[in-house]
Amino acid sequence: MQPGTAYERYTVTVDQIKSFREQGFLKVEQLVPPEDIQELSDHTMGLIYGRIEVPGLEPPAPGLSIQETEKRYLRLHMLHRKLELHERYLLHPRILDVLEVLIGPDVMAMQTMLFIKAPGAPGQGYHQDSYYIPTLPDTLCGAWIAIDDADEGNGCMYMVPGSQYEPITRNVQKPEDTDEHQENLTEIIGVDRTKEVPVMATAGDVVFFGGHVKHRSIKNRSASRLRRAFVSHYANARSYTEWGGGNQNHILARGRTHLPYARPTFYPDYDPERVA
Ligand SMILES: O=C(O)CCC(=O)C(=O)O
Repeated sequence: MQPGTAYERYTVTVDQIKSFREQGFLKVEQLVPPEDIQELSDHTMGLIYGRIEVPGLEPPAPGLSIQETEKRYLRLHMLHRKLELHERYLLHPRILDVLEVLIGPDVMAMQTMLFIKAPGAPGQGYHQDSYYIPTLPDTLCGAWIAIDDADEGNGCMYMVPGSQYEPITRNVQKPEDTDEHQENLTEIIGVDRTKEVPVMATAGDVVFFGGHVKHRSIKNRSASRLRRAFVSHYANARSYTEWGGGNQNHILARGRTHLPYARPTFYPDYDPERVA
């Protein structure tokens, strides 16, 4: 995607809105075009192999095997503040078209995470994203772009439909099964796994999920398939947050707000009210 690329505006259907409200999540198939996924994929490999330099990210040591190199970083956080490309995908117009309807019309872009789940890498235990990123009113929504096809073999996400109507639980612990889930993140105790569904995705699909939805991901048990995803978090731009230093640190991606906001680092002329 070249900066300023015009995209066909995505129209969310009434059925999609209903499904998002009922289930708490919505997969929009092929929302991000193949050439963009290719760009994200190439860029991710550039990061992993040290061809793209980012302060704070070590290039692989000489002689490291492919497996070891690709397993070095499971999750890279907030690189949109350092990398033009990550900021550009945080502000991807087709994703904002959907968010405008689901949580907007005013949309604040808050967080990015790049997941590089290599064979053997763990998933994340059950959690609700609003536990970590509180907003008032609570309008948090994740947008999970599949860079690779994700299935039960290489560690897709699982979600509990309808759990967005449950409160944020403080009933959490360190994961018991550290083989399946990342050790250093807490997980919710006692989620009824008979109610979960796998959320499989094809590269280019985007999964939108509300901040209360109970979800997890599992270990990549495949022999050689990466499971990469670019995940961003957004809220309605009229929600107040202290997370990440407050609203003034988060980008107004669409619409207007009476609250403070940041402008994009790499696109200072970005106009949140201009919709292609
Ligand atoms: O992609 C994954 O493995 C986990 C993603 C996730 O849980 C999240 O973004 O909140």
